[in-house]
Amino acid sequence: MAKPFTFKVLATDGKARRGVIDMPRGEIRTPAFMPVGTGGTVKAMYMDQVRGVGADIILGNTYHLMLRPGAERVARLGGLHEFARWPHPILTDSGGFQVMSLSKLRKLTEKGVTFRSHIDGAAYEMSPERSIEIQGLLDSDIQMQLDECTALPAEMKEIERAMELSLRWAERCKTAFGDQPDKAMFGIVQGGDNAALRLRSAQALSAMELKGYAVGGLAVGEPQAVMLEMLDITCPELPADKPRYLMGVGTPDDILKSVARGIDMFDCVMPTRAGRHGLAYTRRGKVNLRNARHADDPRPLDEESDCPAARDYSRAYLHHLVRSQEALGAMLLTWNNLSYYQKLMQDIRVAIEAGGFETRTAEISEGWARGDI
Ligand code: PRF
Repeated sequence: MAKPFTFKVLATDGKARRGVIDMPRGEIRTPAFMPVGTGGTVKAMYMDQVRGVGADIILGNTYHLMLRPGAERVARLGGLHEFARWPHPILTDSGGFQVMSLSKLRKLTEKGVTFRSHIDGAAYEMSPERSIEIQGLLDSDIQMQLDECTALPAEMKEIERAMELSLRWAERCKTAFGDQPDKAMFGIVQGGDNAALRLRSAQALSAMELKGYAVGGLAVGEPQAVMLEMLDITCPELPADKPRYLMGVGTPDDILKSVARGIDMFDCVMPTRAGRHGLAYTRRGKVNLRNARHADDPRPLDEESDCPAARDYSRAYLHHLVRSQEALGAMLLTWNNLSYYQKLMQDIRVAIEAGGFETRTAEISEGWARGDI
């Protein structure tokens, strides 16, 4: 029998946790950052590079893959791992969030969502059961429940309706997922910026005894302080022996502050998208390579990095690539950014193990504040 999905907390430092998820396709060291591989590719990266910077798991999207190339086709071709040549764990988002942000003419009912593809306008239906079926066809290792994420600001009644619907959909997804010891289906806490609704959502999901819990509906337009306050309320309500995933977050600063509140997993398009727009994340904060001040600068982004993109290319060359819209510019900056994010996660894991997470957080933040020199 395949080895079951397990999660172990190896060390804690305050509310911060250092742990490991173990599954047949590999181990995920937590706190973990999952590079976003929406359509079966982490944009501008070879999978070998994604692995090389230290990623244990990547994220895929039900919504994109069901539209193109189609979930049944991916299944016929051996599943997403084989198709994309990534043999390690994959987490897939359920599609609801992407339907609401990308598709046209969407309609949401108790049954599920109907929408038109942003690619060719074709009509689709997705129920909680179909979302889990698609994630199964993709052979996703960690599947997410279908949920409704409310953009903020919003009326409390509206946040409550979406949160309660998401709870009912969590039950249906749990049933549809059934008993698959080697995989996991995570529930998603909703409730917007309302403390009572967050509490209700976290407690109801905890009672369902799922294998992991995501916090959704944050980083959707609210100030960082509100997001952190919601984490302060939500995390203590979730079972301590299950992984906690903050969806779609965030900046390096968001990550440090969320780990301090008990979050174990993150995903965000920021490092990859920023890389395609000429922005580099470094120990000294963000560097905009489009800026003319880099045109004659022979220095690399970070001579101490072990990532070739950061260490071996001059800022002048990177500036030239970005200004000329060369594909290599996006490739090198994405590589640099994912390398930076993964090193940040490793730094966090080591600091928690050593009991020095707060001190290390202060040092890292001070590096950003000192600025690029
Ligand atoms: N739900 C789902 N995916 C998401 C979110 C959510 O609330 C967010 C919110 N930051 C990002 N991705 N299913």
